Amino acid sequence: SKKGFIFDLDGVIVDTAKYHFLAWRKLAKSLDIDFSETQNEQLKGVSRVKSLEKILSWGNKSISEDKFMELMAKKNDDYLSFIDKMDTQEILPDIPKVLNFIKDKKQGIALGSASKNARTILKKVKLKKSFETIVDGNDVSKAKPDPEVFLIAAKQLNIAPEHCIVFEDSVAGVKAANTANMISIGIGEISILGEADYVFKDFTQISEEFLTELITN
Ligand code: B16
Ligand code: MG
Repeated sequence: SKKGFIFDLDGVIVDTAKYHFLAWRKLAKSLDIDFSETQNEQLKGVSRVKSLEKILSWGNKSISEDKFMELMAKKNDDYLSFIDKMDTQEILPDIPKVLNFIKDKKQGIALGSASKNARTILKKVKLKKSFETIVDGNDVSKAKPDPEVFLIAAKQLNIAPEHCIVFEDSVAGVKAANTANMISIGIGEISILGEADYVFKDFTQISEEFLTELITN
């Protein structure tokens, strides 16, 4: 039967994690909070609200609701100034090849991202039309590791969750895919993404044979 391939955005299609890091670090600095790349790892796949909550707790800071909203807007403005400069060169290796392969095989293709900027980013790198459906941070009420984003994507593709395959670079996203009863494929380090059904360093390591197996099994 037809399979649904669901792609995370940040860290899978494009490396926007580096821009999130720069924007959060600037914000943390303005609050006198130290912020390391290791901590940034814990923000991957995590919503904007949850990310700021974590940073504040690492720095033992509490702020008013107004200030919280102001900081979120500030971070997003900084982040968007990086996004604005993006082009097709920022698409990660072999992504177009894999998308075309899956499309040729007449399988479902969806985006499942926590980001509220997903559509803007896809337009920037000219990949919006590659996805049958896009589910992002504007469409969900529960953030990853909750499976909501992937379950909505499966529903919109009209494919049962058991027949869906998720590509994810974050611990929270792999958890979400597993909870949704989908096949989880981690993109990154096995030491970080060990809970995934399969882990590959990047898409250059994913063969057409492997994709064909996912489609036929
Ligand atoms: P925004 P993904 C996630 O995207 C990022 O990994 C995470 O770092 C970010 O905080 C979150 O989107 C929200 O993004 O501030 O743009 O709404 O990996 O799920 O595609
Ligand atoms: Mg991601």
